[in-house]
Amino acid sequence: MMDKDLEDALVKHPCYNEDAHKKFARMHLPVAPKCNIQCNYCNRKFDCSNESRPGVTSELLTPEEAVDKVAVVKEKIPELSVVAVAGPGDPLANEETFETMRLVRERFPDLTLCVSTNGLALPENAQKLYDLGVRFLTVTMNASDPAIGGSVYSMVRSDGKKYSGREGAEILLKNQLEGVRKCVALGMMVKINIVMIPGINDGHIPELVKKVRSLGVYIVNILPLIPVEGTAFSDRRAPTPEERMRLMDLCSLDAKMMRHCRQCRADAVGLLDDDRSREFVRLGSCRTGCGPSKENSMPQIMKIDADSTRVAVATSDGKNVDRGFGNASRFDVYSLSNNEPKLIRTVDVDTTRQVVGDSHKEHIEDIADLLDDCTVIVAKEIGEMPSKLLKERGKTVRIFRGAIGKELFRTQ
Ligand code: CLF
Ligand code: SF4
Repeated sequence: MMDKDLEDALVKHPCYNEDAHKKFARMHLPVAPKCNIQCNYCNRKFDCSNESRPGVTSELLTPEEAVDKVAVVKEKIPELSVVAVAGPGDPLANEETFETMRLVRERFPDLTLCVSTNGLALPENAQKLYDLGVRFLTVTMNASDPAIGGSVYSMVRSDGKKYSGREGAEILLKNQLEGVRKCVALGMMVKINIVMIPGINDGHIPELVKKVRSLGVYIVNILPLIPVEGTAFSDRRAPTPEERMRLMDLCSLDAKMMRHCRQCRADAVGLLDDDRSREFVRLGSCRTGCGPSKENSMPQIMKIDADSTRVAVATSDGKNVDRGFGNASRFDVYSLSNNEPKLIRTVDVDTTRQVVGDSHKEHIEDIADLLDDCTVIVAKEIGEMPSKLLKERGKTVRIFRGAIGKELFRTQ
């Protein structure tokens, strides 16, 4: 039996309840840049406020900035009922997700918390999410058969190692199923998102739906593949609306289907049919330079973060830039607003594995992924390959030795 609070929250959740989607708004807080897997349809590097799809955001926020943004949005959109973390990476691969949920819960206990994840880190985080007050959880699962999953995911990172193909999919699918079971047992409302990829998993989806339904999930959402440039699936076709409709009709015999999904951005704000994210994006935060106009930007947040740049420094002690990029075990990330540096997080790098040949390149890519939200990287030294890779990702690379202080930040 569902408790009264959960029942009330369900009435006002625009995704779980079709009747609510024209009356109640949701808001995504883009606080989670890192991801622990690579789906063959995902490219988070194309970031444009004119593009609307999961994984896309025009800004990244710290938990404190995110909760301030909730305050502004709540005042302007009184229909706001749900606050979620849905990327741009995987929420559970980012500590910031938990801190954000905690802060939102503390300041706005009337808002419903929602999280959308790939499920890899769900088994160890299910209880933590529940304790933070998260009752609505989406897991994107594209297969229950590892042979099919192996064609959807090119990389799964587990215990500091990367796995590919069937091996990676086996780890991911096992954790997804175990995580879903745990969340259902805790009394959470679980939704499964499935990306329909013609020729890869479309024939398998009815079996997958039966499987997740048997675990007690509340609702299933079948989304069409969006072929995105720069991904392994860029040349694949999206399913036609008729194909997707037929599949949903077939699966509706086994599970409740969501039919009003809008494939939201990671910084979506508003009613599902009226995305207002551009009104609330900080001025100048769009990395592609086509961001919101001055008139449309959110004044409060803009004031705090005008010209905000994120700078990652390779350091051993938090006081000096004293490590090379490739062998640093720690990077401190500063947000720089009007030349005022603020330490926002420390990134630990696993330096225990072999760093020769291909694994060296992988190691460098891993560090670059961890620093994906930073625009400037500072290290004592850097090799040719890492320097080229960072520049290709649009980063400014700077060699600097000495104290992390005025001199370093003045020249950013
Ligand atoms: Fe966001 Fe997802 Fe929560 Fe909704 S979206 S985390 S459950 S509050 Fe909704 Fe957007 Fe579809 Fe997601 S329409 S993409 S299903
Ligand atoms: Fe992209 Fe999400 Fe897949 Fe990570 S889990 S690769 S963010 S779609």
